Amino acid sequence: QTIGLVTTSLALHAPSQVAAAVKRYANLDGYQVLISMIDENVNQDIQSAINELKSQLVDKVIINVPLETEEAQRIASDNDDIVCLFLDVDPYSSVFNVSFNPADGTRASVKHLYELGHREIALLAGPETSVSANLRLKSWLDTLNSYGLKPVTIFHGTWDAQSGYAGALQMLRETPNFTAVLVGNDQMALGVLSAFHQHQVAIPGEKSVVGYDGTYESSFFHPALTTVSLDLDLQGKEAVRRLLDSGHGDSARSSSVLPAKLIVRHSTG
Ligand code: IPT
Repeated sequence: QTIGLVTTSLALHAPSQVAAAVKRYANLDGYQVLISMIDENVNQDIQSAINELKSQLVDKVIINVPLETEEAQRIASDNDDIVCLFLDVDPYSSVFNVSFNPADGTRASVKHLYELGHREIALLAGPETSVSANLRLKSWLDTLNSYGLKPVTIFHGTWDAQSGYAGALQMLRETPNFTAVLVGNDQMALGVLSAFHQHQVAIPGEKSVVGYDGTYESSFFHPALTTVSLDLDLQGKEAVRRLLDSGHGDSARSSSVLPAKLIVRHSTG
C-alpha cells in the first residue's frame, strides 16, 4: 500500500524534516510513500504532481505546499476521487489539514522580548506568497500592537539563509537602532547570525535574534538559537494517522491544530 506526499522544496529544512517523519510513520504502518516535489506553488504544478501519484494508483495524498484557502479548496474538489490532506494552509480553513497554531508561539516570542526590555524590534518575515509567513507576521504585529509597539522595520525573505543574511545587512544599514529581530524561520535566522557576526554585532549583547521552526540544527547555531519550535515529527505522524483513518466520506476527516512553543536558548537576552 502506498500514500503520496506532494511537497515544496526539500532543500528547506522544515519540509525535509516533515517528509522524513511522514515516511517513518507511514512505514511503521506498513505503507510506502511516493514523494513528488514541486518547485513553485502554482496550481498546475501541484495538479501534475497529484496526477503523477494517481497514475501510480495512490489514493491518499499529503500536500505540504503553501496554499491559500481557495486554492486548497479547489485542489480538494478537483481531486475528490482521492483524499487530500494539507499541511500548509490556514489552520482554521475548512480544508482537511494538520497544521500549527500561527499565534501561540509568535505571541510568546514577542512577550519574551518585551519582558527582556526590548522595544525596538525588527521583523524579518517569510515570503509574501506563503500563508504561514503572513499569519506569523500578522500575529507579531498584533502582539506588538497590544504592547503599544510598532516594528522598527519589516522585511520579507525567501526562507533560505542567504535571504536572512541579505535582510540583516540591509537592516544594519538602514535602521541600525533595533535591539532584536523576530525571524520567520530558523534558516533565515542562521543568515542573520552570520551577518551580525561579520559586522561584530554581539548576540545577544547588542541584538537578540528569535527564529521559528525549531529545526534540529537550530540548537547548533552560534549562539544556540531561541526559536518558536514546531514539532515537525508530530505533524508528520498526525498527518499519516489522520490520512490513514480517513475514509472517502468527509466525516472521518477531522483537522487538527498543533501548538507552537517558544524555546529560549542563547540568542536572546
Ligand atoms: C514552513 C517553515 O516554517 C518554513 O521555514 C519553510 O520551510 C516553509 O515551511 C516552506 O514552505 S512550515 C509549514 C508547514 C507551514
